[in-house]
Amino acid sequence: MACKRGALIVLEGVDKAGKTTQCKKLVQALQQSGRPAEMMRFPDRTTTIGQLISAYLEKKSELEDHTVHLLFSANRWEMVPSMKKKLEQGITLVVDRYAFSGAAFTSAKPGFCLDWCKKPDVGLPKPDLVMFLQLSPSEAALRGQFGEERYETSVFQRAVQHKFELLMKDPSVNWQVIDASQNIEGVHDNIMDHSLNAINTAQNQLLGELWK
Ligand code: Z5A
Repeated sequence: MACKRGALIVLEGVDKAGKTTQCKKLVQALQQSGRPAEMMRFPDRTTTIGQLISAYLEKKSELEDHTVHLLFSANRWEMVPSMKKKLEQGITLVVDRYAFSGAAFTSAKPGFCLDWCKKPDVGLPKPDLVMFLQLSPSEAALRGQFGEERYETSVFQRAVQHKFELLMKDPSVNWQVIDASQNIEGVHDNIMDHSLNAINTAQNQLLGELWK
């Protein structure tokens, strides 16, 4: 019998919502329960394209806004063959940011609309579950100062949050909003419940195409 496919699970959210912390905990918990799982993150700064993005985020280089948007998307597309292969092998992928960050961050810049920003990512593997870690700006501030990277200002992050809210109105995507203000274990328990449901459902479904 062919092996059942893994689920594509994405964590999104504003800065310091705990995405990386929760992705790591989820992968560890899935593996400990005997379910093959791996973590990925976007941008993936290890590739040639990812290094261009990383230099831009670290303000070591300047890139025209449309150009960097397309690079973020290309950085996802270059991973698609290996993502599909792993999913087919039954490995669940837990992904720290995806196309939703791409659309939300660029469309928060002046002169960009959400529709244009979504276009380059149309047809990517569609996540079986997208969890949005919700955290208010005041709660995020308690987790420390913003870093030095581009986009790490409260004004810009508020604009990004608004764009995420628009994206979450799309019923074609399985969005779940997670209260990220709970303690780390509380958030994890919530994420684990949603993930186990998504893994069970994905086993019997074909992998979809995003925004198609
Ligand atoms: N970007 C884009 O423009 N276009 C795209 O297509 C993509 C991304 C994919 C990449 O940043 C930047 O690129 C990002 C979006 C843009 N810009 N911004 N802003 P990144 O991925 O390298 O880094 P990040 O995503 O910005 O990380 P983050 O948001 O700062 O952190 P996080 O992953 O959400 O949180 P964390 O590292 O897990 O936790 C933050 C701190 O809070 C840490 O000290 C934890 O110990 C603490 N924490 C976590 N959970 C809790 C709870 N529950 N209680 C208390 N404290 C907690």
